[in-house]
Formats: sequence, structure tokens, C-alpha cells
Amino acid sequence: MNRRKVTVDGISACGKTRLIAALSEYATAHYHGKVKPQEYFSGEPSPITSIEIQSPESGLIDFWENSYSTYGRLTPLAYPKTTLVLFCFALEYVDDTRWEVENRVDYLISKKSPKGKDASLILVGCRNDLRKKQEDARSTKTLTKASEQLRQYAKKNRLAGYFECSAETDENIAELLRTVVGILFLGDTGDSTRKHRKIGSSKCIVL
Ligand SMILES: Nc1nc2c(ncn2[C@@H]2O[C@H](COP(=O)(O)OP(=O)(O)OP(=O)(O)O)[C@@H](O)[C@H]2O)c(=O)[nH]1
Ligand SMILES: [Mg+2]
Repeated sequence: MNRRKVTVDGISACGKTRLIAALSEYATAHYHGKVKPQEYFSGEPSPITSIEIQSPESGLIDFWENSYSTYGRLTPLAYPKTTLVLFCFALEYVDDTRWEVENRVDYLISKKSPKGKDASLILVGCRNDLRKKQEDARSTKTLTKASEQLRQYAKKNRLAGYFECSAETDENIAELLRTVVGILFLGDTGDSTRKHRKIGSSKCIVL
């Protein structure tokens, strides 16, 4: 069975663990998926969530969370042999963290990157429900403007995708998983030949 590693990295406490849980739940319900029991890693909880899917391809996805708060000692193992990086940030703090996101992704796509040069990278904005609530309460669009700049950054740097999701409402979880499965098992790539296309609403773009 094909086995692929996906590194889930990003800003601290932005929603990485919940994103993996939402993707796992969706894969179980719609890809005939099965979440493998958690293994322990030298006595510590494992940063790996393994999901076996049966359709459209059969394969095993290992989501490896790079969390400094939970799995600090294991962070050097997060990138080697990864096929895809989901780099996450929280959309309700995007105005404060945009520069950190760009700096860290610049490094991940540079020659010094700990990921292999063929590994793709998708930018994932998490907690879109909270962003919407905040903007509604303040009647502003400052967060939307900041996230638009990240979308442009993703496009300029030919990243494999840019998504705005909510693990709370499941917004764009299906679309993100479809793109992940395509890259891992169906030969979709993140190279410059990719056409700019929209999926569903303007909230989700695969570049
Ligand atoms: N409303 C809402 N809350 C979310 C969403 N995703 C995550 N959260 C909440 O945000 C908090 C942090 O989520 P985690 O998934 O633990 O974040 P993390 O990035 O794994 O955190 P670290 O591993 O500590 O870096 C938790 O209270 C989650 O329940 C979302 O889409 N909507
Ligand atoms: Mg976590």
C-alpha cells in the first residue's frame, strides 16, 4: 500500500491538531477511511495520525504534526521524507502573523529547507469561523485584506495551494482533503504548469 507523509506545521496554537482531526473525520466518512490506533513514540504521545483510505486510491496518509508545545522533542523528525507540507495559520490573527508566515514559508521553500525540494506546500488558513465573527462584530475587513495578501504570496511563489478552512464548521475541509489526496496519490503536482483555478467560493483557491 502506498504510504505518504504530510507534515502539518505552522503558527503555534493556530488549529493544527483540530485540522488533522477534521480531515481524519472527513476521510473516514467519505474515503472509506480508517484512522489507525495511535502508537506511542519512546513513551510519548505520537505526533502521527495515520489514516488508511480506500477510495479514490488506496493509501495510507501519515499526518505528522510539528507542534513545539506538544511534541517539541520530535520536531527534527517532522520534515524528512515528507511529500507535502500543510503550513497553517489562524485567520483571526492573520494581520499579526502574516510576516511570520511569509518568513517561515520563505525558509521552507528555500535551498536550506528541511523538506525535500520535491515536496509540495499548501498554505492553510484555519479558524475561518472566528475570523468571520470578529469581522462582523467590528464591521471591518482588515483580516480579509491581510489574508488576501497571503493568497497573493502563495500565488507568486507557486505554492501548491491556498485554503481558508474551519474545523468547527467544516468549511473547505472536503476541498482541502481532495487536493491533499490528489497530490499524494494521483500525481497532481505543485509545479508552475498548474493552472489557477477556483473551487467553490472565492474562499478556496488551488493555485
Ligand atoms: N472556533 C474554532 N476553534 C478552533 C478551530 N480550530 C481550532 N480551534 C481551537 O483553537 C485552539 C487551538 O487548536 P489546536 O488544534 O490545539 O492548535 P494547534 O495548532 O494544534 O496548537 P499547538 O499544537 O499547541 O501549536 C483549540 O481551542 C481549538 O479547539 C476552528 O476551526 N474553529
Ligand atoms: Mg497541536
